[in-house]
Amino acid sequence: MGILSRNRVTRTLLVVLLLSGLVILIPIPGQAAQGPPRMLSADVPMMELRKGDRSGGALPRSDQPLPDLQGSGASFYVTYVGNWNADARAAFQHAANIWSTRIDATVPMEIVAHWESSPDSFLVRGGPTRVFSNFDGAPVADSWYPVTLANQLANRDLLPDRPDIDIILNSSYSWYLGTDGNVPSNQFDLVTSVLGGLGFGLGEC
Ligand SMILES: [Ca+2]
Repeated sequence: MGILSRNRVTRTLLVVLLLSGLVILIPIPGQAAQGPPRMLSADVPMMELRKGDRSGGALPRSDQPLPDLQGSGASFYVTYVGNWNADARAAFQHAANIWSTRIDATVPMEIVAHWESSPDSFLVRGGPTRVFSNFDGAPVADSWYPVTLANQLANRDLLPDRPDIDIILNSSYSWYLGTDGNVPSNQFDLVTSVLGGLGFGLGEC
């Protein structure tokens, strides 16, 4: 099942992340009943799609239309780092636009997108820059939420001085930069990989 499985597309970001196991119900040490729990945050490692992953290298295409699960939208602000050409940026924006039509988010999401050459076999790495617990608006106490979701629940940017999503595209590969899905067999689809990287950033596992 690919990361872009239609079954994983839900109406709201909250539902997406809850259904995809984002809310990690891990008790936080030292948070015993001693008054209101204190907001905590932590770094998390990035996730990645690698060459050869069933869900990374060659996502199966479907002739079925996308389900009618339109969200009200989300704003992604992207800072491009590295030698992104115009077509690569357009492909990235196309992927962001697809996510935007599938989720509801009132707090803008800040992304730093790196275009880097690496000998590692990953195609894309991505993830939230931070996770939070016990913030105002958290539905479940003592549980970790990616900042992208926590911001929406708190209705404010919990990381005002930092981006919310980090993404690295491995420029060592031959990328297809079109947005029509007609990917040659000897190339990787940038839109698909960015969709996956953004999914990681939104907390999809
Ligand atoms: Ca931020």
